[in-house]
Amino acid sequence: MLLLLCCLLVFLLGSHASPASNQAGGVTCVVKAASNGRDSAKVIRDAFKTCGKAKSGQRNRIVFENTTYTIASVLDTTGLKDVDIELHGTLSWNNSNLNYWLENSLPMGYQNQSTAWRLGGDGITFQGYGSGTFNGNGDAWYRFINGRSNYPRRPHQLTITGTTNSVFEGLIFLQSQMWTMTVIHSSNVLLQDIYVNNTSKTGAPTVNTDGADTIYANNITFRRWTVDNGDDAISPKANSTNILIEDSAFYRGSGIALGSIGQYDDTFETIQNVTCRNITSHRTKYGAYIKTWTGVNKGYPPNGGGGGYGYASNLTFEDFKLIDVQKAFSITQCTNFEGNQGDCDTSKFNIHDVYLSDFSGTIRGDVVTTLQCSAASPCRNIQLLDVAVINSSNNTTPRQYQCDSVKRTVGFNCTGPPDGEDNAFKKL
Ligand SMILES: *[C@@H]1O[C@H](CO)[C@@H](O)[C@H](O)[C@H]1NC(C)=O
Ligand SMILES: *[C@@H]1O[C@H](CO)[C@@H](O)[C@H](O)[C@H]1NC(C)=O
Ligand SMILES: *[C@@H]1O[C@H](CO)[C@@H](O)[C@H](O)[C@H]1NC(C)=O
Ligand SMILES: *[C@@H]1O[C@H](CO)[C@@H](O)[C@H](O)[C@H]1NC(C)=O
Ligand SMILES: *[C@@H]1O[C@H](CO)[C@@H](O)[C@H](O)[C@H]1NC(C)=O
Ligand SMILES: *[C@@H]1O[C@H](CO)[C@@H](O)[C@H](O)[C@H]1NC(C)=O
Ligand SMILES: *[C@@H]1O[C@H](CO)[C@@H](O)[C@H](O)[C@H]1NC(C)=O
Ligand SMILES: *[C@@H]1O[C@H](CO)[C@@H](O)[C@H](O)[C@H]1NC(C)=O
Ligand SMILES: *[C@@H]1O[C@H](CO)[C@@H](O)[C@H](O)[C@H]1NC(C)=O
Ligand SMILES: *[C@@H]1O[C@H](CO)[C@@H](O)[C@H](O)[C@H]1NC(C)=O
Ligand SMILES: *[C@@H]1O[C@H](CO)[C@@H](O)[C@H](O)[C@H]1NC(C)=O
Ligand SMILES: CC(=O)N[C@H]1CO[C@H](CO)[C@@H](O)[C@@H]1O
Repeated sequence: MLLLLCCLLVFLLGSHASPASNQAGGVTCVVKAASNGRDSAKVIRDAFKTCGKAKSGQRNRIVFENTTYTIASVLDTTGLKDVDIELHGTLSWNNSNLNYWLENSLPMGYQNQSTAWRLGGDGITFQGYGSGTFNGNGDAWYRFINGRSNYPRRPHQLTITGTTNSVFEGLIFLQSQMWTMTVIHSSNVLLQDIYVNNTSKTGAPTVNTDGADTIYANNITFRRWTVDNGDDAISPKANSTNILIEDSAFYRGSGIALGSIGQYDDTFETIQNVTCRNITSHRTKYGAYIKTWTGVNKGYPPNGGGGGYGYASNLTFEDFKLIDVQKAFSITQCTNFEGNQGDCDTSKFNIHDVYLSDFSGTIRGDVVTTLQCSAASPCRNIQLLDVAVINSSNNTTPRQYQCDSVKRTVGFNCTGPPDGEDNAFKKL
């Protein structure tokens, strides 16, 4: 009773994050949007401060109502514990002041990249009910960037960091400012029923609008995703282990991308046990591809690097339906400081035990796959079974399986070398 009275008092005094007790024994904060499209970031921060950490044995709630919340400043809400976040409306980022974001976006922990929102903790659920929306209003960024790669301090939409035993579901992401989300320093995270559409309204190039990336992450599941963008759909990068991507559809970008990896000179990184299955690829560049930096270090991250080592192994890609994609699958070890070419035979990063099966549909040319592996560390044991693709322009069966430095193939024979450098930095 006393607690209730106190809460009522706080409410009457105008706090926008007044906690009320809930059924799970914890407290609930309903976030009241700032009026007239003013910045709601402060009330959001207050709600996470008040309700972000449940007491042991309880669960707290943070409720975004069915309305639009403008966000015009960075959010850093980490260290959460046992909290259910409900998004009934839209979070809409205001980019009228690009300089604010360039000066204040938060480090996301890799490649000198930065973000608009760092969120993390243990036992989080983030529920969007199929309509809760993150609108990054990214056109302002797409126009400003005008195709420049990894523009310094351009903010990612969301960074899920230091997160364990958590679920994100039923969410819509529109026009992310840059990468849509990164799952980093995290494990046991399920992300399902997620729709990402980073199409520009003005036709500006949408580079670096990845759907999701994983870095230093273990046991992450992506289920029932749709991504329509201008870059990698879902991209497990450095130290990504036990990753499952299934029942998903990707449109127009590059497809599923493992890497780029090996960017840090003399540094060990790995990708292990990735499974991608029941995937539909609509006019993407690849069904899936793997890319590593060369063995020659040039420039610094995000756009430069190279010289790293390690391996990617036990990678399974099965049941892919391809609709007018360029190639079913590709490996390139040519990632290079932007604009540079060559050194494709220098990477010390090894790729082995890759299992592809059941690829059907249409591709745009005669080349099913290009495996441009590094002579300094040849790929080994690449299996490709049950490929039934046809050429979308003339209905013939594509015949070419191009290889460089591949040891042991199963289910196919290499037909010749790559017909040119497959450089991951090449524009789509
Ligand atoms: C949100 O409100 C709109 C009308 O403004 C309604 O159509 C929609 O169903 C509501 N969504 C939810 C999740 O309640
Ligand atoms: C962003 O905020 C500015 C004021 O800071 C306002 O003029 C502008 O209309 C807002 N833009 C959007 C898209 O809400
Ligand atoms: C960030 O960039 C600087 C150069 O500006 C470079 O020295 C540093 O290694 C980079 N850090 C990371 C983590 O990539
Ligand atoms: C992997 O994460 C899921 C939650 O997405 C969890 O249920 C499962 O127990 C985890 N597996 C291991 C081996 O920890
Ligand atoms: C993405 O949005 C564009 C523009 O509204 C639309 O044309 C396209 O169909 C959408 N993609 C998907 C997969 O829904
Ligand atoms: C990446 O994984 C390797 C091997 O487990 C480990 O040695 C390295 O410290 C990890 N890197 C980071 C930054 O966690
Ligand atoms: C490999 O990842 C899958 C999820 O795709 C998981 O079920 C399996 O347990 C993992 N294997 C090992 C050895 O961790
Ligand atoms: C494959 O994924 C689609 C969604 O893209 C889903 O509708 C379908 O049920 C999945 N198939 C199986 C066998 O799980
Ligand atoms: C290799 O991948 C398969 C298929 O996803 C999985 O069942 C197995 O556990 C993985 N093994 C290791 C050692 O990760
Ligand atoms: C079909 O198109 C491919 C290129 O897309 C070409 O290499 C091949 O020769 C063509 N075949 C016929 C019979 O026209
Ligand atoms: C690969 O070539 C060998 C030797 O010519 C042949 O025996 C084998 O059947 C071929 N494999 C495939 C999958 O075409
Ligand atoms: C189909 C779809 O979700 N299209 C959306 C793409 O993004 C623009 C810009 O945010 C939205 O207006 C569309 O509704």
